[in-house]
Amino acid sequence: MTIPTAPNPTAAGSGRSATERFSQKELSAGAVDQARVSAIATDAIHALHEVIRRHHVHYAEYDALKAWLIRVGEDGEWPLFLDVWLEHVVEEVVNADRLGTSGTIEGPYYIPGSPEFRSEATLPMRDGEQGTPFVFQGTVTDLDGNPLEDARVELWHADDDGYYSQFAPGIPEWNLRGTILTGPDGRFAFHTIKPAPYQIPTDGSCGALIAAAGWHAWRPAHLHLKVSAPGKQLVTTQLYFEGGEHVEDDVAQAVKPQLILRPTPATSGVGEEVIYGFALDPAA
Ligand code: MBD
Ligand code: FE
Repeated sequence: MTIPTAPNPTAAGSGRSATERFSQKELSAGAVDQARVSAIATDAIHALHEVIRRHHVHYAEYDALKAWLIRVGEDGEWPLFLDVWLEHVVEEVVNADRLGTSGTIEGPYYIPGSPEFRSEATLPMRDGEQGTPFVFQGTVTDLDGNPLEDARVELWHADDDGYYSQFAPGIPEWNLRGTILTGPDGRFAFHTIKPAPYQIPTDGSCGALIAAAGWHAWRPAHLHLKVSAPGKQLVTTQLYFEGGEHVEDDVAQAVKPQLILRPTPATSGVGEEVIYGFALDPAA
């Protein structure tokens, strides 16, 4: 068997980088309770038994599964696989009672500690960064609409080719990543470019699954955000663009109607702009 050459080595590298990143991440605190491990693992295994019976899975398929699972580990795409196909349900469960701005999945490409600015900033970007110039501005308030000072708005997004800095090679470290601290009026304004839709790398194990099943590999163009303020609950979310490709059929099922932006031509005459309000729930 010949191993196909990667049509896009940049893409495959991103999955692997996400695994390296994740192994350095400080994991969410909290003891893992033995009774819950037993209950959850038992139910997960039983759910798979049920699938095997329902579909009369035979040995060729069982071996294909084993080979594929081994490959996901080898090519470092577990973070990608989990965040694309499972994370949205974890988010749904965890954020069920939130009253303010809705959350959605974090995905594999967040990096803490991006450059900090106050009130208004241009995201770090290359000379001649490709893409439609875009002003993303708004306010951070509490649930009653009172502006929050010193709220942190962390923004990260893909470039016009769909690549993230620190995951795809050849992009400056903090490209299209930044944090704004709001002033007393709770306002922030980011000057950036509109990101492109994101395609799951076609040359890794997740791409192989998508191709074997005849699915599509696309997420709609999106902005990633973490918004927080003293005494408030942090929200991890994403914003999408009305009418954009795959807003209706995100492979990661992470779009919610209240997270869709409707940008208008910018008053400056160049590019587009939009205003969005974040409302934060009180800390638990
Ligand atoms: C992404 O950019 C992303 O946001 C998710 C959730 C999965 C893969 C790539
Ligand atoms: Fe993303």
